[in-house]
Amino acid sequence: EDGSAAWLRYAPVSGAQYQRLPSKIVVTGDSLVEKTAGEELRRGLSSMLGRPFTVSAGAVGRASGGAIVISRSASSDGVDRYRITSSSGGVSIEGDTVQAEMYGVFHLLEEVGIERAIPSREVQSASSPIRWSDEWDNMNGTIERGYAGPSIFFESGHVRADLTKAAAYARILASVGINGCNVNNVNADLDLLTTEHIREFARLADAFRPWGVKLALSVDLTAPQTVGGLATFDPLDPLVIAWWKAKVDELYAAIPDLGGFTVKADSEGRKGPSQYGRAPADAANMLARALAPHHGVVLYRGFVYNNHLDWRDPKADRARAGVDNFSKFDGQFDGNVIIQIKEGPIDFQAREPVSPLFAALHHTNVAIELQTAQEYTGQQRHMVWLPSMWKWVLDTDMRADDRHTPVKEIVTGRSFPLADGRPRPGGFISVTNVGMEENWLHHPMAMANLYGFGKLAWNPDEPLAEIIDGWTRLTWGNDPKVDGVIDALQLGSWQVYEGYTGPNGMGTLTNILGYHFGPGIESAERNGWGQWFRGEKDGIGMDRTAAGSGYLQQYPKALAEHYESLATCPDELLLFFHHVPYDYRLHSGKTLIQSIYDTHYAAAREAGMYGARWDTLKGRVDDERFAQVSRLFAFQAGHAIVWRDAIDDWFHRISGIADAAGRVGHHPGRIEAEAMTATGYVSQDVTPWETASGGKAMV
Ligand code: BDP
Repeated sequence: EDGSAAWLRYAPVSGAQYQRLPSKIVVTGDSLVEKTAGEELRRGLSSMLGRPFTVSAGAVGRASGGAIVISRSASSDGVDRYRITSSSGGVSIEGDTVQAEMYGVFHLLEEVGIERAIPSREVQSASSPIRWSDEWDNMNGTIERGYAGPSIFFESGHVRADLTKAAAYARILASVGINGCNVNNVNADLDLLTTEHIREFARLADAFRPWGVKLALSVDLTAPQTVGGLATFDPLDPLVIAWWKAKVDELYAAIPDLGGFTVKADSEGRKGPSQYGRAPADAANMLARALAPHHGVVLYRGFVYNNHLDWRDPKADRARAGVDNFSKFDGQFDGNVIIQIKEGPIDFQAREPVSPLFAALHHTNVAIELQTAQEYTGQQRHMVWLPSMWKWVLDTDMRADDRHTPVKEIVTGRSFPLADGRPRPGGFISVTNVGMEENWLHHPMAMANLYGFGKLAWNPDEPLAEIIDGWTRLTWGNDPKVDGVIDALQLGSWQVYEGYTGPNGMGTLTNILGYHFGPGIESAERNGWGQWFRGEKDGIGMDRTAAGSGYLQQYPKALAEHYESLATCPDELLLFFHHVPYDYRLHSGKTLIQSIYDTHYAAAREAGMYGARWDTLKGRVDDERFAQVSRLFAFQAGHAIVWRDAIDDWFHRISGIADAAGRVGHHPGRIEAEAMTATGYVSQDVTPWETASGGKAMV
């Protein structure tokens, strides 16, 4: 097994309970998506149950007995909702939309795959309309923050000739309810919107369409200049407005069901409306008005900040940027604009508090951006199951207007509904960055993140234990021993990673100016990028209280007070909000410094045991994936030690406080390369010293 089937392996299942399932599948609709759904059900059931199933077209009434009938319900409010009912006579899968018919099919297949009973009656509906995957692919075939090979969409400046893998990906997305895929980097190619490329994108949309996955594109606001040859890209200029309108019409002529645009502007060197003294709302609405007649949407990213901050200024704080830049425009965005907000105020660290921007926009549509690509969390060389983190984020009650407003209800549009009481359109985005490697994300455990994303986007209340168990059974089989081991490893993995990288809300403590992979502590400080944690001789942490940057005051009062008071601020976020001395006593009773040492040792030890636990499954899972995971767990065990020692050594040196357990500084069980005889190599000091053990490398 090479992992290419992800969780859609359709491996044979046992169970007499499925004997009575009729072998006849009837599809009553004739749309492409419905036909695809029928064929998927045939394929899946035949493969899992080991007997032939057939698909035919038919009318609803006629086919009720002795068949599995896939049909569309009469009434629809546009919500992706399905109903599965079964009786001795047959099974009915009824969707309120054609996509929902397909989601019902995938649900039934999943129930069989995990050996659960066919529901006698079950109704499910999507939490919100936006459930997208964003891919940061460049047209030259590279992927920004992609860790599993080159692009499945692009090659040498064009859409690939062979889109087999793109179509297979759309199927995987659809199977967990994802209904949109933005295929190109938010740092968009400047020539993206040429007529030649648009023709090519139409082929991509064709590959996605059978699965009900809409194609979306990231656009650069300078396109009227770079592609259109205009002198300006000012969003209020009539020529610019007309250019976008014509371009959007051209796109929809080629791709009638295009989802819309994602926009990164005024951020990390991308140009934006600020160049002309215009607001984000001016740019977003200009695009939205071009898209509206075609029912397209604009996902305008809230990731706007100044990366030339003055680190000497105690008031300078990148975390403030979201609210500072967007809250004043609340209510000014058109109905088909959605502000896409990263889950935390900085950038996908191992742990951050929830972005206060979620609570600051009461009259604006919002979506949450999560990152399945493990940019700061081990880049698919470490196993880190991120839904644990996402659920913690989604469940955080922001106490906006001093009432219950958890993030999940804000992003599904329920906390601040439209004037008529309907939920605002909003939802969930995963930055996924799959690549050409057979198993999509490199680590055989990593697709659990995409699966979990889809499940939480569909229903943010689904319990984590249920999500991971579904993934494990479908991906690795129904052997209870296998499932018990994998579920437990995945469920604990985020806290383990956080523990040997940056606990207590410090941030990932990686080289933020480079690859975001190994330890690189001081590289985060004293530069304009604002990912500081202010590790000094006297103590550590960013003071974001009223006396510091004032960031905390951006939260609704109750939450601000909760974090502002040291008595209530949780240990896991302490250093994000407060600057405290190293001998500060945590709620856990330990001093901060001892807790840092202990957490790194405990977590690295935990990661070091993954391999032994995995070994107990030898022979119970296929050899190919078994070997891949073994290799990666061995790497993770070693890299966790590198992290542990780099960080503990650094804290030891800066604080001057010894480890009560006497470990830090000694590296028990480790042999430094410079202590060996290596012909042809010399040892050399490394800067910054903490990135190499003993501060030395062999070159
Ligand atoms: C950061 C990435 C960078 C992205 C940026 C973004 O390091 O490559 O371009 O986010 O989201 O996490 O725009």
